[in-house]
Amino acid sequence: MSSFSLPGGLYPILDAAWLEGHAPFWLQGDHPEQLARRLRAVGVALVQLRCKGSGDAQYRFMARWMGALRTAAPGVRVIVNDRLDIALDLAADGVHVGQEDLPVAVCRRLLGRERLIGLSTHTLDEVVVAATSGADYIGFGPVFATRTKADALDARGTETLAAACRATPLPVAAIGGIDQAGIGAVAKAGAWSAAMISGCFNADGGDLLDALLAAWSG
Ligand code: 3NM
Repeated sequence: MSSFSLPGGLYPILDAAWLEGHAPFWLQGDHPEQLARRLRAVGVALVQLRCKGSGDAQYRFMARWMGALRTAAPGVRVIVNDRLDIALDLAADGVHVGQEDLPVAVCRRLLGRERLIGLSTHTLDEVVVAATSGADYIGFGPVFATRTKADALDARGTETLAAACRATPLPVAAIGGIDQAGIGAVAKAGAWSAAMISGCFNADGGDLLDALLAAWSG
């Protein structure tokens, strides 16, 4: 396990399909660099890149955003969803895997001690097992109903989130349907961070980072 000491708070997930469908301008021209600068300016410590397309599309999306973040947001750590091979090739700061992806131990062997590994969990049993997996943090969700992930499970609610936080020594990134209205309850439940795809942006694709931060710190 790496010596994990990242500030919590907002954990934006830049998801290719969501951006394409709701805010395609963020994918064009210099916009990735602009968003990267914004993320850094508001103090975001960790960003995840997520793309469920073909390997080629995944690589292009992640390489573009990695470049933008490294250039315009130095110091912000970049985590790659699922694809350990792409994480290694792009020298990402870590990888986030699900219960059905590569085992954390294999990711650790290939990534080394210093890079971060996140593991998704959905039940309290998975939360307990994850504590000895070697992961640096866990995701727990969906906390609220989400339309972003096609195969998302039923909402767990903030009480179960609080139980998950009590059940593990690991930092918990809450995920699923978190927005301005729900993020304060997520913080109160003891989550280390709020991982969000759609909640980071308004209907026009503009960012809601200031409002989210204010609601997170209550
Ligand atoms: N994982 P939004 S829920 C990627 O429960 C993902 O593990 C989930 O998108 C889980 O913030 C989810 O738009 C979707 O709800 C998060």
